[in-house]
Amino acid sequence: MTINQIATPELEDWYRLNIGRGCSLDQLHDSLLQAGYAATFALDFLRWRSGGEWQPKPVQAGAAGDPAVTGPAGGGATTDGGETIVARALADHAGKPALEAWWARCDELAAASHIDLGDRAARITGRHVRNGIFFLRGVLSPEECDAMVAASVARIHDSTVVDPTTGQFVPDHRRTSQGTHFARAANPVVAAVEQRLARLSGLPEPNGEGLQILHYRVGGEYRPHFDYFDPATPGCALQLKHGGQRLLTIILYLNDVEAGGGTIFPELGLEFLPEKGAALLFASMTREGALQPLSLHGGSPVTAGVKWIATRWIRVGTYV
Ligand code: PD2
Ligand code: ZN
Repeated sequence: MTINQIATPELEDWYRLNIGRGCSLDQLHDSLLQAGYAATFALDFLRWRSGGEWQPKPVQAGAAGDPAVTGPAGGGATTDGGETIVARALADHAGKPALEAWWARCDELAAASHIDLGDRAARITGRHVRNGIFFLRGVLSPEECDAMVAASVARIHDSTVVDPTTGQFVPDHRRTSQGTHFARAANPVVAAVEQRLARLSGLPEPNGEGLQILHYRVGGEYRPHFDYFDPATPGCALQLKHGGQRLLTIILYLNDVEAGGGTIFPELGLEFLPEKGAALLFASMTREGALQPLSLHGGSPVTAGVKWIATRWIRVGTYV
């Protein structure tokens, strides 16, 4: 069993849900540890999320009457306490303007070879217009890429595996990735990049989730998945409360990968190779506002060197 120790949006949802239900930080801390998160990660995450200098109590005991933490926290699973999950028609969400804005932008990108991003110009070098997929060079400067990597190095959390002998969670070089995230406008480079991505996508900056940073070593991969929230899963209704469905993904490549590490779309037979400063945009929703099954995508294994990316997921509404 492995746990990817990244403060994912799903983990944030789990935090919000349980704090909203009256659980204490100590309870959440216990729950994270029980789910297998490293103590340092659990502490950092809860301090960051609660915005304070919180310290866990030395002895944890659920007081009578304390609400039980929903879980498990591991893997980002959430429950909504039995609330009925309704997969709403997406186009009737308040996000219809965003849907229209993105697909209008898509038509502009389809007809252009360069795009003015205000402080930079990027070159479109690949596209699959029907599915709203674009690859652009020069979205970030090399200096911006380096600054984002440098600001992440000290903060990435090692993924862990269970040591079959001791049962302890230990770092393992075979684990696929490590990661961290930036709060929105966390520093001047992040703020400038967020503004540029809003201009690139035609979508409001507040619709974007904080940038997620992933680092892969040789063998690291991200198996094919959807970035949209699957209405069939229990956590979906909760996730949709924070700005609705994910409409667009922007992957920023922060380094040149020696070999491997392409982003693949298995249903479309497409692969985009990492290139420092380049961006890959793809839509998780169709023009009509339905979920796009052809957006299935993954990160193929790095075969030499390392790979750094930043991912921006953009919702149909304001991300809260
Ligand atoms: O690293 C990638 O290429 C990759 C692949 C699939 C990243 C993501 N998904 C993601 O961040 O959602
Ligand atoms: Zn993805």
